[in-house]
Amino acid sequence: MGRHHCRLCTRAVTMAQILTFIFISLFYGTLAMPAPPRVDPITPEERKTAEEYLNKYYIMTNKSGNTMADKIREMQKFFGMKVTGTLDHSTMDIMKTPRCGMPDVGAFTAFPGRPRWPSNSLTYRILNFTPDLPRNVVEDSIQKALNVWSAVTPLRFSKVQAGNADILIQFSRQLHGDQSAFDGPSGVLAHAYAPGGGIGGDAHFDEDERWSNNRSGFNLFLVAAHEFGHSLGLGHSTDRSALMFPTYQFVNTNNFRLPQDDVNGIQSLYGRRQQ
Ligand code: TQI
Ligand code: ZN
Repeated sequence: MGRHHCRLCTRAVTMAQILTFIFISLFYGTLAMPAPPRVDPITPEERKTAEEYLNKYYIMTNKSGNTMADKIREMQKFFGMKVTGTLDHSTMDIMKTPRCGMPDVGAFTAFPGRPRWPSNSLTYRILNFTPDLPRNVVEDSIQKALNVWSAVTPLRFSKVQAGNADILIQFSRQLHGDQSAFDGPSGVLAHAYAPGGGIGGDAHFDEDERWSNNRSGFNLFLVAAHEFGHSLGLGHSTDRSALMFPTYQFVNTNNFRLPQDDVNGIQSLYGRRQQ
């Protein structure tokens, strides 16, 4: 009796194990098998749906960016898909997913891993000066450019005259001791490194540009404010009104106001200024 019960018991467990095994195999088998890519063409109805979707959520005001392919690219970028510019089923699937009615406007980015300074007190040092501007104008432009960011965060910048600093600032041309040589007039104007030790945070300005404190040449304050965005951890924004948008545009620099997208970006890394 005891033996029989025991045998039944063993048998029942074995059955359960077999069923579980089959079930798991089926489940993972389905997952492991890649879904075959759909090759059937996008129907005219789907195309119409896509056009309506793109016109509604991808309102683009930029010069190059009003064709359907541009909008598809913009959308694929926004959703982190492979950017092809062609309407395929995976793009269509996202368009059919329920969503918020607000347009997908661009926004700030950080660097991969979101590097940021661990302290709110940072030092900077101007290693050399451009002959394009009086020394005090360079100092002023740099200080104002840093103030743009400290005005909306708990960050504080103090200037040092010697030794090391978190943010080293220099004017150089062509090869200047890092991996990225400058390229003569125009092209690259400056570059800056994401937060970190060593070269991290440093900002280099191409001496082959004509630096100004007005609308001629390149306005040092505006370019420096953009570079310091990088020094503090911001990447480029897709919002064309942002300071971190990747094209230079002169704007009035008296009572300059940091665009909202940049405020959101820097505050996402450092928080707000306590008043
Ligand atoms: N220099 C580029 C820039 O700062 C270098 C760069 C490209 C870069 N991608 C980066 C630096 C990512 C850090 C992180 O954007 S640039 C502008 C702007 C440049 C461009 O010379 O092209 C400004 C420098 F926005 F106007 F196009 C400053 Cl303000
Ligand atoms: Zn930039």
